[in-house]
Amino acid sequence: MIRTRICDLIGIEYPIFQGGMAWVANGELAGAVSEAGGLGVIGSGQAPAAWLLEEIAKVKAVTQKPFGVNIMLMSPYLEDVMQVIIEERVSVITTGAGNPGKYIPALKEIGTKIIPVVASVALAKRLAKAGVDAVIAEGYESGGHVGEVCTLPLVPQIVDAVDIPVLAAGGIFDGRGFLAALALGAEGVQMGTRFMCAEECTISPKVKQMVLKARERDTAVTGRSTGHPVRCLDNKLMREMAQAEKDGASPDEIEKMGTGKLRLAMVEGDIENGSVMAGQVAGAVKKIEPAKDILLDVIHSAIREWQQLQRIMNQG
Ligand code: TUI
Repeated sequence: MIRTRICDLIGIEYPIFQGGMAWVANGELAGAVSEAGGLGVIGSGQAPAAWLLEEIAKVKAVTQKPFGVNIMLMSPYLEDVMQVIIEERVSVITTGAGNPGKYIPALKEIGTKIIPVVASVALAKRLAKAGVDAVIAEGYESGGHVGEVCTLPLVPQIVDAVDIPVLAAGGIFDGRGFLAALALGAEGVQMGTRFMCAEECTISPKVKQMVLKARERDTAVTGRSTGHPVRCLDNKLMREMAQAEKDGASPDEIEKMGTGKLRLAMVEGDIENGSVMAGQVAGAVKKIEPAKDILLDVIHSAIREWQQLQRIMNQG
């Protein structure tokens, strides 16, 4: 049994969130993760509110357990999406790519738990003061939009800076990472990349195969000049963007090269010209399996590793 404040706060069995990945985490995936005892999270990305409403219905068709919605704070549909979240009384909101401060009062009023993804101690402290329920400390190893600090130094510094529960994200794919996160003071983890290869994940099979074939050095970060650096699997688009940045292209030009490319990869399956956002753990993901098996593998391997650690710690 593994139980933390996160389990009690949300009413879930395992303190494991599935990352709310845009164009990846739809109702099918989120429903499967929640039904299996974790927290499934729909990634609303830059999708319109009507899409979100359909995905929420898909989750509710397969589970009565709590689920979350991730809001991407740069979305043009943010206000409408927020309205759907409020009307549907979604249990948990995670946020990314910005500061959700101004939405906190309305969400608190309806009892929605607010758990922002942060990449710095400063934002974690500000949001804790503003009344969020927990934070997800996401390190540079993760896929998609990244901060500058790696998970190992980021998590304990945020744990020491706030009193609310902290989850760790970035670089976690099995029981060893889960246990390491707990050792750093986290009370749960969020995993994205491994869930891309869940059976219930409906992204293009070509993307899944690319993740399965990836090695640990196959991701790269581009887009620093735009202020929104993203980690993706290396491909033609990544090489072109890196070259354009080297050649001094303007932030606007770089931003344009990435527009629409996440959908192109994840939905259309164009893994050369699309943006295949994935974390450094892509190299460790070796099979396609049900979401439930992913959750159980993390928990069971954490328990095995814990017994092994206890033997080591008790020696001498
Ligand atoms: O948000 C993510 N990961 C994402 S969002 C996304 S969609 C996108 N596509 C192209 C460009 C940008 C986004 C794909 N992956 N993770 C959470 C996260 N949030 N990582 C970093 C941040 C972050 C960064 C700066 C949060 C806040 C922030 O500054 C806000 C402030 O006011 O300090």
